[in-house]
Amino acid sequence: MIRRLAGPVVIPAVALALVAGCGRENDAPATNDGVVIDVVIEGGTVTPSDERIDAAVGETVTVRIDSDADDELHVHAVPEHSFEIHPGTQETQFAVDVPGQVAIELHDAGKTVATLLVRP
Ligand SMILES: [Cu+2]
Repeated sequence: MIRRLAGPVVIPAVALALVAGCGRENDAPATNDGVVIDVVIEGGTVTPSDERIDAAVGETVTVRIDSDADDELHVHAVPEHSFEIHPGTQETQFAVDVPGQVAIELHDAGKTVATLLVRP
């Protein structure tokens, strides 16, 4: 009997962290451009998935979406933000007023795209 432990889930997360760590973004303070998240929805697959992204209170977060389906983007922030997605490219912006962890979800796909770690 083969038991699947957490291992196979952890490895891609580590690989993602390494990729994200390649640039200098980690050292740089937030710029005026804010945070930009590029999301692709294709054939039911969502990229990125469960990514951790740093942001600051009041910072503009831009989500650019390239989708082949309808969906609904839902940001579990204060204030809450939702955005209707249609096939094609589109973008939406929001800012978060309360520090903490903020999930960015696709309700139709049932996926968490990213979690924002919002600093005060
Ligand atoms: Cu939601």
